[in-house]
Amino acid sequence: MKKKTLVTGITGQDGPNMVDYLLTETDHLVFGMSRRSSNINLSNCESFLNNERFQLVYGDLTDGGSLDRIVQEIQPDYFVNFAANSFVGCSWDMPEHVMDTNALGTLRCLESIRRFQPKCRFYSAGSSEEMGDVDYSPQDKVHPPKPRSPYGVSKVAARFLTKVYRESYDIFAVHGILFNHEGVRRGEEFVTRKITKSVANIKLTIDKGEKFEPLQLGNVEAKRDWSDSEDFMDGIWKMLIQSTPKEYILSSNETHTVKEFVSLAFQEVGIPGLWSGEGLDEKFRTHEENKILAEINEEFYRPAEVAILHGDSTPIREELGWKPQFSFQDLVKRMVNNDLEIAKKRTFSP
Ligand code: NDP
Ligand code: GDR
Repeated sequence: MKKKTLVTGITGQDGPNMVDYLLTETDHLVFGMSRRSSNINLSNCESFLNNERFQLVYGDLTDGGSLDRIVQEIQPDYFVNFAANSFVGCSWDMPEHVMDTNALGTLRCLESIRRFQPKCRFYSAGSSEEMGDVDYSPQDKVHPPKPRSPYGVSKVAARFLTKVYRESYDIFAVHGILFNHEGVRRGEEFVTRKITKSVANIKLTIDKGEKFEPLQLGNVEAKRDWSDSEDFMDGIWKMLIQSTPKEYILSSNETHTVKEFVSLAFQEVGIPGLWSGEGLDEKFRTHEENKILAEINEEFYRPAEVAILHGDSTPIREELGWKPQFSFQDLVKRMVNNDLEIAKKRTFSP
């Protein structure tokens, strides 16, 4: 009989990337969980919705009964939980919802597994936001949790709940820490996608000889360790199929500022620019005509910021043989070119 894997968060970024990975790399039956919404958006799921080894199921992390039903009916061998309220910026606006979904949601998954399918292997999506106000760089697995947002706190809680269930009930449950990862399925409010979408639109507007609005950003000095989400799927799967439930960090082992991301993205479409000024007056302008391409808008500052994230994923590379395929430069290129294609279709469609 074929193995069964349940993946949550399939309308987001990582969920569909994991479904694609599993349908290609394994012969498993794959169940993708989505929550009910008045206008469900399955645009990230087009590659697999009609695959005969894929089935869509409805459930919600805030509804324990729905998880119990799904686990009882499917009896999964593996459960990959990507569902979350994942936008750090809005976690100050709806902290209770973030804790309910991310922390209690993880608890509900673990409870369903404990009660109905204790041999199921569970992956909880940990975050570099758990490191927060970091003590040192690069951050490794023993870096203490120092979250700076309700989102970060929710993921620390998920981490320790996973540990407690692993140690108390002998469940194969891991909370692997993921540093930032992006890609063509990235949500549009995250800074990388916001930049690449805006760069594509500005490029087409300039080509048409029209006026454009500059890209508005918050803290452009923030440093992040950015990878391609597609690379992480193999690392997460390697954590789930190893012999004992050991937790690892996935990261590129490089760190770059938001400013660097902006410069590279504009360079990719042939619009080189330069940053100048400080604080709220900082601007990114074209080399030749001194036109403002990007500027700072206070509205996008956060109540508390994580200044730098820089991971160390040496252990998973050495012990499980995980190796990323895409560099930081590849990531920016892929995202910009994808958004250019989308913008062109929108501009030129009848
Ligand atoms: P996304 O925000 O792109 O996707 C989140 C998914 O969770 C969406 O499908 C969303 O559905 C679903 N969801 C939200 N609330 C619920 C709920 N109550 N019940 C069921 N489903 C729900 O996140 P990513 O794909 O980027 O991230 C995947 C996981 O990895 C998340 O847990 C995130 O916190 C974590 N992570 C991500 C990192 C990154 O850089 N991408 C880094 C570190 C950790 P809907 O479309 O209905 O809103
Ligand atoms: P992050 O991602 O908070 O790291 O969380 P995000 O892309 O939102 O922010 C990265 C950094 O860019 C700065 N920034 C801006 N961010 C946004 N969104 N919009 C802006 O205009 C802007 N200007 C500057 C932010 O302040 C921040 O420093 C992501 C999510 O995927 C989480 O779910 C995940 O856990 C962590 O990565 C690791």
